Amino acid sequence: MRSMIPVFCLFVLLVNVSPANADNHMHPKIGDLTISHIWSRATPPTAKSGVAYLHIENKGNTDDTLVSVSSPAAGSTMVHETTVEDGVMKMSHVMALKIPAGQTVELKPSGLHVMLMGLKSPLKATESYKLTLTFQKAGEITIDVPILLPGKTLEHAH
Ligand SMILES: [Cu+2]
Repeated sequence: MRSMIPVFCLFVLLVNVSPANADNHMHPKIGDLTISHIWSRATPPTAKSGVAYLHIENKGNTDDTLVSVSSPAAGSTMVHETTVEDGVMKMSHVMALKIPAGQTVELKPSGLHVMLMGLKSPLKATESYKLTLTFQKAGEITIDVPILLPGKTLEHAH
């Protein structure tokens, strides 16, 4: 048995460094837009709201606009922006989020985010839920949002 151990360890090491494993999240596309860095934070059992983050890259020559977001996981869903005014953190509703041609708009902690209000059930780590994004030009796309443990952020390995 003793001689088996090093072989097993080497196998685990190879699995951990495989490129497929380092970049196993999805990059859904619609029209000129590519969605990436999709994740959500797990919530405590009593939480009534949650957040989702993602990047939207516009590879086209014309601007697009994210006009609405919705999810069966929540009563209402909208894009928010966190700003700090006079040392006070505020969240404001972004009615229409411009996705300029040739640029990437990042929804990430401490900035733009998708706010899920009236959660139907807590967001549990390792599970996922559906989120539908509607763009003025590109149309509608439904993506899977994976839920990460509280305190974890998405590690990206590109
Ligand atoms: Cu918010």
